[in-house]
Amino acid sequence: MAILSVLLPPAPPLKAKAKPVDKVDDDIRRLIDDMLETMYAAPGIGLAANQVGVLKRVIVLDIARSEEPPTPLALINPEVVWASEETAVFNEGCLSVPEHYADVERPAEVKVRFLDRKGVRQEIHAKGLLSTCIQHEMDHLEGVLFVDHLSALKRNMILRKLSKQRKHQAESAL
Ligand code: GNR
Ligand code: NI
Repeated sequence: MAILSVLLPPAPPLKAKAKPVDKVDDDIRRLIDDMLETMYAAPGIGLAANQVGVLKRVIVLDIARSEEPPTPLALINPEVVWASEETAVFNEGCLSVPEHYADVERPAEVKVRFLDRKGVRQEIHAKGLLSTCIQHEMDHLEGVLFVDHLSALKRNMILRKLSKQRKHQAESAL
């Protein structure tokens, strides 16, 4: 297992569309294990392959609270097969946009079809935080960040602050 580095804007994979996985093999399972380790280390509740520079349709998540037993999930080639009319607003964050949060409105519930780590087709009906997180991760596979759901004004404010923070960090590391 290995902890991978999480990309920040303007890294191109964050803007790219990931390609479907054609075979769920040991390489994919290793990627999943590394992504889970990276997510837990961050710590985060989800991670998409684009964020570690791999353009494959793989996401991992675990929304269990720290005091609860872990419930790692890996979704390969996820597809939304149904979304509720009802929407929900959630204050979202992202490991690729560290320390910035904003409200995003999305369908409240989704049914998602995917392949599990054994390559078996599965379906889940997600609500609440799980629904938000799955949709946030699936956006990453399309090259979309949560800030892309905000007004251009809010998005640019966050992205400018982020690049300033990074510049200061880079300077203080000298
Ligand atoms: O760790 C994360 N927390 C989070 C909080 C609210 C909505 C979405 C998320 S996902 C995020 C990890 C991440 O960046 N996944 O891509
Ligand atoms: Ni994210």
